[in-house]
Amino acid sequence: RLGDPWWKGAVVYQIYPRSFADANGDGIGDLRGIIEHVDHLDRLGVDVVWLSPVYASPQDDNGYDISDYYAVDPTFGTLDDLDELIGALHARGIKLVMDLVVNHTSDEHAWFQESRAGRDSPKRDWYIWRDGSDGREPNNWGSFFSGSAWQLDEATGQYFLHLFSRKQPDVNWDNPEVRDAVYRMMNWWLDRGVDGFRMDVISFISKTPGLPDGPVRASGWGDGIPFYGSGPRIHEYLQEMHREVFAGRDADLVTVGEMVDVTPELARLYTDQDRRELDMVFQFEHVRLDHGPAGKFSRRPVDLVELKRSFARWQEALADVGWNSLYWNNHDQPRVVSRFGDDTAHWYESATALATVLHLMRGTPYIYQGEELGMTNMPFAAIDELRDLESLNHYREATVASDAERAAEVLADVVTGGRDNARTPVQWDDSPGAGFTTGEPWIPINPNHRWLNAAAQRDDPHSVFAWYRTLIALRHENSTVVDGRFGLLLEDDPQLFAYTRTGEDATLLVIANLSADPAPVGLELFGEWTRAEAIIGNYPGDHRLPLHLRPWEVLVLTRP
Ligand code: ISL
Ligand code: CA
Repeated sequence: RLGDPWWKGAVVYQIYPRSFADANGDGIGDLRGIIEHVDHLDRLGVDVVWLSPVYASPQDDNGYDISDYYAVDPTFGTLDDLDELIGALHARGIKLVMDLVVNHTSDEHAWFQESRAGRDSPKRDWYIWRDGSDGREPNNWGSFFSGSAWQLDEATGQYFLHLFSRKQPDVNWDNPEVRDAVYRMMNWWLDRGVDGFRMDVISFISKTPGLPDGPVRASGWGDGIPFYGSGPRIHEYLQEMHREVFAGRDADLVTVGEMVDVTPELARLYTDQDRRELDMVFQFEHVRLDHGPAGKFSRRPVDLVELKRSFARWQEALADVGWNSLYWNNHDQPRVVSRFGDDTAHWYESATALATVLHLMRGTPYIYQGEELGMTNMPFAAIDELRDLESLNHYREATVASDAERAAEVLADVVTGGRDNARTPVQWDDSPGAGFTTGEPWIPINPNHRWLNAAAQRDDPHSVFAWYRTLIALRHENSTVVDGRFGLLLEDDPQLFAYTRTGEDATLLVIANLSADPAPVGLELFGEWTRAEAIIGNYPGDHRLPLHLRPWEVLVLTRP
């Protein structure tokens, strides 16, 4: 592998186990299902698998609510299955990164049960308990999943904080016993052979003392992010975690922090290797550019010029210090080809063009299951087809005491913006269960699995799958893709996304028409690039830079 450290030359594949493959026919994906499909990952060529949570959990938020960090949920299998999966991946040179969800636990975790038992419980201070203020919640913070971020516990008369669902109480990181327990658990997993962690909302773990009210948002609730996003002790905690968990063994590991609030300036601090915090972070700027004023459920079309500026800013901010992670999709985001591309007339071209502009930037690319097949959003037809508590809570709240017309609007919002778009089963073949299950799937399967599936693409050199293989191979073979300096071109062009990567012995030009109309290339590029060879292109034929790029055409050219 090129790249030093190794993860600069690596591509990561995310598995959301519930929706990946169901081996025992209960309609829910499981570890044995993953084991049966490791050859798919091997053939794709990825270096790392990030596995979304498989720990014991009541599954209120599909495993992001953990009741035992040391156990595998029976829904997914056993610890032995997990060991077997780690072995099967390692045998193919693929690493396994676990999800680390430690901003909160499940309310069914033994820690919380003990904490809630009484005001003088030895674990009372492991969570964030407060008295109400004037018969109301302790402050005005809203939860990410609708309503207040506080829940009154009748038995003790105090409220506990939950930034996410009521079944996901936030732990108190200011308590050293909590931090110790987390580090011990992390070491246990590393000793077992896992190769790192993707850290769920890790920038939320340090809350500003006093928990002040936040600015009131469209929802009517206060935004607490100014007081818990990258809070006062966050760097201290991450550095402590590095000392207690990663020091001495971090060369083979990788860490990535999910950070809803992160700015390029903060990302530099988090990922500066000399500071010993994290290897990279997930930022959210580019996946918010199509959000309307009321957030993810009120969308607007993305402005390509804004999107390019956003990427370029991150590329530049982390050019010398730190490192980017690159993603379009994960289990929380609608599918990229439906969102920023065209999932009908130009499905193949837009899926491959979007993949290319992302993968050839500087950073570590992440592929979310099904993205390598060009999977699309789901045409959910009714609210009872949705499963995600975020969408269901939003729907319930936004339709209270209102009319059918309003209900239809809100349904349309959650259908387009909701996380379930990412969570429909992976489409393995064209059979009724899509090769995902022989039973009744826990969430509907996209009807387009009849033509859009892995079996149809696996051996087709003109498939989205083949294109992803090519992009991954390029990162493995081409040091300019790994290390080259990024330079944005044609900044104000409303159709073309073009940039160079300049390495020691070659320069690459990535140029894509991210629109359905032909795009004139413009003369300023021609001088330098007319004679350059195209190394890849998603239309048959062209080996040189043309005068116009066709709808969603992408070309990658190289010159010395
Ligand atoms: O999709 C979102 C809600 O609007 C995001 O803000 C999301 O909640 C945020 O990215 C945090 O996500 C992570 O933590 C959540 C979990 O539900 C998500 O699946 C996870 O990725 C709570 O653990
Ligand atoms: Ca199953």
